[in-house]
Amino acid sequence: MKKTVVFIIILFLFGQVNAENGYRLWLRYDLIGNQSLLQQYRRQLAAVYFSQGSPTLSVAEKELRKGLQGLLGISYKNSSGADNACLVIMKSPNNFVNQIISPAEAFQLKEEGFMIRTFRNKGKSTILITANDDKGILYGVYCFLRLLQTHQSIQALEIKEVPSIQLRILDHWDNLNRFVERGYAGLSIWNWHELPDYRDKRYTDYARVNASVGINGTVLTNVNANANILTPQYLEKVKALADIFRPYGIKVYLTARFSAPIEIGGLRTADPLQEAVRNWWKKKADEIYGYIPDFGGFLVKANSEGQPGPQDYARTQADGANMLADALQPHQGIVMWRAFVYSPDSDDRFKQAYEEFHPLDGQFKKNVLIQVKNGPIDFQPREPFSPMFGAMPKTPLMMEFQLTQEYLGQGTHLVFEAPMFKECLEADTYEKGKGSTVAKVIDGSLNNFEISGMAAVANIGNEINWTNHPFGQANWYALGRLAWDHELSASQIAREWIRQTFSNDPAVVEKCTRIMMMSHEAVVNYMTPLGLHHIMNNGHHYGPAPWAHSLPRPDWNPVYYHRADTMGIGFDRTKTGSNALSQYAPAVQKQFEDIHTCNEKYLLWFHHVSWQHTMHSGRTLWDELCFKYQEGVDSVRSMQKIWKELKGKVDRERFNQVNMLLAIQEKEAVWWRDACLSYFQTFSRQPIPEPLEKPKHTLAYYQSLSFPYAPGN
Ligand code: GCV
Repeated sequence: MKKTVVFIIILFLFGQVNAENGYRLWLRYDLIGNQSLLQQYRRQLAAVYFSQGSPTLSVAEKELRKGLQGLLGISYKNSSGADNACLVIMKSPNNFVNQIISPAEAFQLKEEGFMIRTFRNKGKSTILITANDDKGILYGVYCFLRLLQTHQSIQALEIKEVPSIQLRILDHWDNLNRFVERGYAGLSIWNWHELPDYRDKRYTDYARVNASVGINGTVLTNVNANANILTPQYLEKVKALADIFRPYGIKVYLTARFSAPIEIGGLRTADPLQEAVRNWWKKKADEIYGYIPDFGGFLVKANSEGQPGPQDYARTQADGANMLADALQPHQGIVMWRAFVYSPDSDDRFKQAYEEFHPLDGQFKKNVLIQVKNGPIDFQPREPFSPMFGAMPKTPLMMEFQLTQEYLGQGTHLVFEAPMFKECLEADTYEKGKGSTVAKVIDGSLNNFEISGMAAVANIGNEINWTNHPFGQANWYALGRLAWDHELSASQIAREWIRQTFSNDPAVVEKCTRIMMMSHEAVVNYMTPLGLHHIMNNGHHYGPAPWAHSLPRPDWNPVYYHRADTMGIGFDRTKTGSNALSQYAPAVQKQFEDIHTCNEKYLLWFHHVSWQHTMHSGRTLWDELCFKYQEGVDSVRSMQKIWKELKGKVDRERFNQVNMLLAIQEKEAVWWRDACLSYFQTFSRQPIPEPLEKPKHTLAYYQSLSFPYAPGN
């Protein structure tokens, strides 16, 4: 009997060890299996000295303990002094630190930066982690743990890191009823009903993982805003979250509903030039700072998709932003004012942000950043960079990426977004001549701005693994890493993430990297190759519907974007069309304006191209389109094959999960290919070339599919 119980307990524990539900994300800290490395690390970290003194330093130490306990099985006691330790964590300036780094070096670390340096102390090799502030120490500790997690040598360290971007932010599109707009990983992690009294452990883990990649801000609420978040009842709840996040260096921001003075303030107007309205916001800001002294500020979507805004009172976007900026300024708060605007009046939605904001350049207060989506339309699988990035030299622009995969296969497709983010960051705006990359615009260096920011719409929900698709976690990770250092390459980020999230086994690292690095081009090809865009189903944006044309506004319908007819396909944005190209610098226009030299990745973004047009491959456009769709499907099949080779090398739970999700992705890639080609074929009137696969169903079948309950709408 006793033996059976022991056996069951062993089985249970064994099961636990092997269970990987993904909750720990990339902070897994499992005991290092490589014995010689483990012994080496243990020797090098035999005595630790962690200089204390603030809540941030104390969470940093807690994390270090947790990490060393898990990775090395070491439970260290703080050494009696820095002199006796092999790992010293201490802020600068300090007599001990001053012997190791010069004042000039310390100065270079600025705020939040850190240094990890190996030096000799009394004849023995010692590691110093130092920074000018507590947050720098926290980031240094996470960086050090990453070295151990990814099995790097810690013998001769010389690491100096300073974040490239100041505000590194997650935007949650979470509603107060816990429904997440475009969320595919369950409900909102903010349980507003139970807050402030119930403080879920998840909130702390959320803060830990964000801090581990340098994310230092979170906008808790949807940009389609609810004024109630600004009432005392909710501010109490926001305060509870802010208190949990603060030691991890994370500031809380809220979305401000422009009409809040009317809805919760009892005023008759929200006109930003009315004294009563301005005073209302000032008082509201004072009140918020009473709860949350380090409140970050507001994110605002105004006069876009039905949201209220200054234009309701014939005022400009600058009038609206500046009113809020004035209210926040005494508290050092900032306004992130979104440029995602479009009205049905323009001949091309592509042009509207520029048309509305370019004339306002230079009119915004110092604490306003304009938050611009990476592309001119809306988070498509591939977009050219938004022309706004080269057109606002007097205004700090911040990046808005989207992690949640609204247009990228939602919660079930494996798409590593870092290559897409890099494509945008590395694009040259030519604002000040060659080399004026988007990255330099948003990090403030091109135009010497003091504030800079990068945000991304979060893909997080209350699913056990946070993001539904285990690889969705990589996109969250990538946002943090790129906002910290936009020079990192996508594959570098992928490798780091895989090592921490799955395994350091070279086969796992190599194969997962291959999968991840091919995944973005794959989704582009099976959804929207050659510059097609916005041809997904209306409303929920799930699945293909290039035929859709029923929504009241033309620019909400796919037919508006692809413009297929018997002559050809694509949106003419050259001089003969909407001339949206003129919003770019001449050098950029030149890259795109000639149908023969335009990079074919973007071709149908800028040209209406004849079906017979000869592509660089020598095929006609129609044939090329067919081949590209097939290439997308083939890539997913390759991803499936590579993943299957990892059986037994990654834990069973996540192996099976990814396997099943890749099967869905393959099925849906085929669906995308077949639905789109069947439809476009009604215009091209040409056969799908051999030896490509042919659709199994009629166009009518694809058009008949309906998904009234697709998630995230
Ligand atoms: C929050 C797209 C999405 C909307 C989103 C909007 C925005 O249109 O479909 O759900 O609304 O972008 O970014 O404001």
